[in-house]
Amino acid sequence: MIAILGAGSLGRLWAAKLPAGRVAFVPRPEQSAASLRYRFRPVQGPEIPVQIPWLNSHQSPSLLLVTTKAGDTVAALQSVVPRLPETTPIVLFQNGLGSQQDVAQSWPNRPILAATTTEGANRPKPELTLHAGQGETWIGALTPAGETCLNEAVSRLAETGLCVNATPDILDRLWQKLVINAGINPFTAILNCPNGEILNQPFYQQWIDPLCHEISKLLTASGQPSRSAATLREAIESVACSTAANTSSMRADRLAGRTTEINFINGYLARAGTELGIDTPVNQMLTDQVEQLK
Ligand code: KPL
Repeated sequence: MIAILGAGSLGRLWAAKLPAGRVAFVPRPEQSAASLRYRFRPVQGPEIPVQIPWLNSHQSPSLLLVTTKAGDTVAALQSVVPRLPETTPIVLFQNGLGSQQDVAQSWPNRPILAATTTEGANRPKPELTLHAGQGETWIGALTPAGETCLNEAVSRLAETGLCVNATPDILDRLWQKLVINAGINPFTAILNCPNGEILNQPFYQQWIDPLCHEISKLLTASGQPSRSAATLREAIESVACSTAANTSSMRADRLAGRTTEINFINGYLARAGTELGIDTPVNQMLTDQVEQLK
């Protein structure tokens, strides 16, 4: 049985794609219904009804996928991990950086893995989950025990038919995604516009180069492969163009009145700067501005 903690868009996408009867959601304390029902619209083909049971206290999952928001992850896991067998691999799907390291440090002897995905999923209505675009998922180990489970975890998730790969360096992949999110998400939230529209906005044009310079220095100082500010800007703008009509996850959080993940994106970069002795005024300014949004 594969358990999923976090029944948002991404959790519902994996639940709908995994073999029926072998997946369950971890119940929240207030949970009462026997199962979670929703409609699922794949990238191609007709919409289907999905019914996923809640994990019961006698079931011992062989894999746990964690699809909570970055800021909720450690607290959500604190009530779940003590009930899991020591050997159950835990795969973290959070955006940004910081929450993954917090989990690995909290349970260093457990098999902890992290994933980064470009699968697109959203919920235009609470009872409907859309698989909006096909992407790819990379998984890698964060703890020594995670190394031994990596290939098995990848095989289990590949049963969905989605493109799932193992990587020996998940941190590199997480940083690559962080760069994109740091250069798109706060601008879309502050300017309240789809991803592609940031490119023509004076606020974006004023700050993107100084932001990329900060990130370029942070990458090198963190031991990541060096990338020039110009290369980073190109990568950010290529994704902003290819996802031009999308509402970013940060803008969606803001519009729905949810806490954003800014502290795990530009906020993480600003904290890394403090630790590494690198000035990060643009990351800090973007973090402050997003935190002030209502
Ligand atoms: O990952 C994303 C997000 O919205 O969090 C991007 C790449 C910006 C796509 O919308």
